[in-house]
Amino acid sequence: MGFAIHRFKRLPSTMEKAHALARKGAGEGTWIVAETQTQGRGRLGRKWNSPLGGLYCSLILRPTRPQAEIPQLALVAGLAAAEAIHDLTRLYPSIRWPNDLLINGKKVAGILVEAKDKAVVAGIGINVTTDVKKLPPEATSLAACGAKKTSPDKLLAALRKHLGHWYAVWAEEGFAPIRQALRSRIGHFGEPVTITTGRQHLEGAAQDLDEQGRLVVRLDSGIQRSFEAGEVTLLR
Ligand code: BT5
Repeated sequence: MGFAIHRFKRLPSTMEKAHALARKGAGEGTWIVAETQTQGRGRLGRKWNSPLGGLYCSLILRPTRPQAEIPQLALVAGLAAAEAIHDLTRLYPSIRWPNDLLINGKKVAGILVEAKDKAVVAGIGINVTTDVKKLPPEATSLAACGAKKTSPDKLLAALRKHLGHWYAVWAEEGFAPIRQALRSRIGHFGEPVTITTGRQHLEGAAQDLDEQGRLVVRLDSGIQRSFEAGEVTLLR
């Protein structure tokens, strides 16, 4: 996956650069990588701390699958990132649906998928050798978890391999094989969640991933329903 890699010492955000290149016609598989970001971002306007030692990258995709399936790409990228980390470090991150990777309960990586002007950009941030003092308290890095020999560059190479594989599987076969590979990595089944839909707040317990990648929740009322990422907050 990906023949073109655009590398930068510092960018505001690899997401912005990827969208700009996509607008100019950059092809599927183009990677944008920065050593640091000054305005790294998470979901919903949140900030992504991006000091030296992390991998900050965005991949331009031009999927032809139906629009409704695009959010699944966060899970495709999360699975690939978890496997890349495992390959290089033997650490085994769990996935906190829909877009966090955790080791020992702390966040080591995050995924951000944005669709604009017919291109989709998948952004991946991984704390590799990052000094944990420069991260939020609920975060960790691979080095802090014992993986001293790895580097952002090695992670990028492994990520390109795994994401290339799983993206091709998803493009051809859809979500079913991804779901199969992901389920054992999701560490929070059974845990409490709140759901916000419009003005309603509901509570329940996370149960499973459905065929579309939505979270299946058993509501406290006993009913089981699937919810999209924007609706659910995990409480732990
Ligand atoms: C995410 O958002 O987890 C998606 C992060 C995506 C970052 C990549 S880096 C390359 C590309 N370029 C960008 O500008 N972004 C993408 P979210 O679920 O909203 O989590 C954000 C929250 O994670 C923050 O509010 C903090 O609590 C926490 N956080 C911030 N920086 C962190 C870090 N480096 N490691 C772990 N947690 C962090």
